[in-house]
Amino acid sequence: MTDISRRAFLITAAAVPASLAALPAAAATQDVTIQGMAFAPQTITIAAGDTVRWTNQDGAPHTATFQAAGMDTGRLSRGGTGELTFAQPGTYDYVCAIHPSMRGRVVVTG
Ligand SMILES: [Cu+2]
Repeated sequence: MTDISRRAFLITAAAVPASLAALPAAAATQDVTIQGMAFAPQTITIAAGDTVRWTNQDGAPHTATFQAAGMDTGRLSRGGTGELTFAQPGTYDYVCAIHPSMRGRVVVTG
């Protein structure tokens, strides 16, 4: 790249208004509480790149286990937390591996 073309490129890039720049949204962390042998909310909707944090309020241990996606918080004892980040849009169903009747869903929008 010659000096002249490099200068032209820099000027062009600088002329793009900041408001039009495609800045990625800041990733967020959203909470799911495990209480009374249930996930609350049972379905949580997040944006791609966001993190879900599960907190177990029960005396019994629980997990959030995504068998299809191969993701797992591991065993959470009372007061324990586990976080998983979802990069790809989709619908992700999960269970507690210890109590498989406990079911939840994470919906990841694009
Ligand atoms: Cu459980």
